[in-house]
This record gives sequence, C-alpha cells and structure tokens, in this order.
Amino acid sequence: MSVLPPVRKDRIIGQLPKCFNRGAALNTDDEFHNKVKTACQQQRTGTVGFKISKVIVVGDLAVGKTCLINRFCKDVFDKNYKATIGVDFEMERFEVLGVPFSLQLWDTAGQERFKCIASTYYRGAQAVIIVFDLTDVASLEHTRQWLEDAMKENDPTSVLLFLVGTKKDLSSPAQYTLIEQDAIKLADQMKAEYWALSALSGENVREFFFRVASLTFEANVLAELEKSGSRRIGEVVQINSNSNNLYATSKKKQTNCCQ
Ligand SMILES: Nc1nc2c(ncn2[C@@H]2O[C@H](COP(=O)(O)OP(=O)(O)O)[C@@H](O)[C@H]2O)c(=O)[nH]1
Ligand SMILES: [Mg+2]
Repeated sequence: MSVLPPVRKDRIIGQLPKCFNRGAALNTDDEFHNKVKTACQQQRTGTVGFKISKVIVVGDLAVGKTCLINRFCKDVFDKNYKATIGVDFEMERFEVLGVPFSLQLWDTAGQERFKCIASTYYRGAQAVIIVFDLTDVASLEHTRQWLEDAMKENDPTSVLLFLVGTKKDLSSPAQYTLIEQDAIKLADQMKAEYWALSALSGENVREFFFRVASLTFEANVLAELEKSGSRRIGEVVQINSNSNNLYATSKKKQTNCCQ
C-alpha cells in the first residue's frame, strides 16, 4: 500500500458544518450525534481503524462534476499519490472528531453515455451527489433519472443524497431564484440535501464537501456502533452496549440529542 500523506490542517472537522438550506437538509442539528462524539472520544485512546466511504458523483454530461471534484481536491494530493490511486476516483482525507476518515470520490466520467457500465461504479456508495447545472433546467429534470439509476445498485435506506446545483456564478439572481425553488422541492421529495455552488469561484465548495464528509462519517460511525461485530470499533460497541448508563451520563450534559 502506498504511503498516505498526512491529513491537511484544513481538512480537520471538529464541529458539524451547517446545512445550506434548512428547507432541504438531511438534518438541521447543530452538533454531531452524542453517540458519535462519545465513540470518537473513546477511539482516540486506542488504535483507530481506517474509515473510508465511497461517494459517487452523477449527473448530465457537462454539468460540472469533474470541475467540482477538481476544485475541492486540487493541491490536496501530490502527483505521486494521484498516480498510485489511479484516475477513476479521488481520495480525500479528513479528520473528523479526531478520527481519520477518507472519502473516495467517484467521478462517473464518460459513463453518461454508457450507463450499463456505470452500475459497477455505483455499487456500495454511502453518499450520492447528484449534480445539475443551475443555468440548465433540463439538467435538473434529469436528476430523477440519475437518482433512480444510482439507487438500483444501492440500499436507499442507508445512502445519503445530495442535490447540487453548479455554475452559480453564471446564473442571474432571477434565474437562480426560479430554479432554486424547483430544486428545493425536488430535494425534499428525494430526501436529499440541497446545495448551490460554483466550481469556478469556489463558492460553497469547501463547505459542501465538509458537510458530505461529516454526515457520511456520522452515518458510518452510527452504523458501526449498531453492529456487534468483532472489528476494532467493536470496543466502542462494548462501551455502548451499556447504553443505559451511557445515556444516563450524557443526558446530564446535553438534552437536545438529534431526532
Ligand atoms: N462558469 C462555470 N463553468 C463551469 C463550472 N463548473 C464547470 N464549468 C464548465 O462546464 C463545463 C463542463 O464541466 P465538467 O466538469 O467537465 O462537466 P462534467 O461532464 O459534468 O464532468 C466545462 O467547460 C467547465 O469549464 C462553474 O462552476 N462555473
Ligand atoms: Mg467529467
């Protein structure tokens, strides 16, 4: 295995980042789930497993998927690291609540015209980013189909969805307001979180990926806590298996637990 570079200082997440629009958000919590915070604190003292989540980026040709990924990942990896990983996905490394965490960002480059091949790329995704162009209504309409295709290969109950409008720099305020109304409605129906951004100016790009990383990490840890397997994080499960006591303690500190 290739030697990974250290996590960059500006990829360290200590607080749950805010959603873009409270009307179309996966959650509106101010903080990470208490269970997750506790688990991460416990993990810090032991050996930490290598946590990684697969994220796929889908949408019409030329909506800006590759530019979006490149905008965020550029300068993060040195050339050697990129060469080792290959060209199908970018690996982005974070540290969330003190725990190393990586996102594998799969760019479905070229698959727009070869949808049958794409199923192998879609499989096993923890998050799906459906991209549309804020200046192209048709690309928003097509997102339903993209969602359907991506979900054929995944468990809809465990995948986090993001509906992302790109090229914000190109849209006039009037045009933007109009398409955003439709996008928010659609995001709500899809149970997706809505974001609008620009890969060109960089507006909201970092905020968006931090949100993706944080929510994916949170879901990942919660899922692991629910398992009673013998993996490393199982140590945390054992602590939590005494959950009555754990809650009794945490309740004193915090009452507004998520959900
Ligand atoms: N103005 C502007 N152009 C963009 C933006 N993102 C992508 N583009 C342009 O849109 C075109 C398609 O982008 P690309 O990322 O290759 O689309 P993909 O096919 O979805 O991967 C390119 O000409 C980009 O320069 C953006 O945020 N603003
Ligand atoms: Mg592309």
